[in-house]
Amino acid sequence: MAGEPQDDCLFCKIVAGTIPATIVRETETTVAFRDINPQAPTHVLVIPKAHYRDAAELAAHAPELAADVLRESAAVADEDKLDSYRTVFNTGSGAGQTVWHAHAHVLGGRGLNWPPG
Ligand code: D5M
Repeated sequence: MAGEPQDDCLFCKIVAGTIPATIVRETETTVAFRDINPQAPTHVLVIPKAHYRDAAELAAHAPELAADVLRESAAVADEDKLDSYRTVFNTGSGAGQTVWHAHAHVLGGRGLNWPPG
């Protein structure tokens, strides 16, 4: 069910501490950790602790939590002293989503092209 931890979810396991991650920030509702396959000098994932399969489900069921994720994304950029950065939510496999627990990618520390691939 939306919002409930899922036994087979990698990011729920990071929230539970049963899989290690390089955590850079944590709040009551969110965790931010370094991406295992960084695409930029700063590449941090910000996730809600509660399980929602993607950003659309998160926004529909828990808009205040979605706002927490955005606020923490800005805080990550601030901590890494990024004056420019990109916040990305891949939603659906066609857009490149591979982990089915909503997450924001925070990318920065190099020039970023537009449009993305
Ligand atoms: O992004 C999923 C991202 O999750 C992708 O950039 C790799 C990252 N990932 C996968 N496993 C881990 C672990 N264990 N730690 C940190 N980062 C991880 P998507 O938008 O779904 O393609």
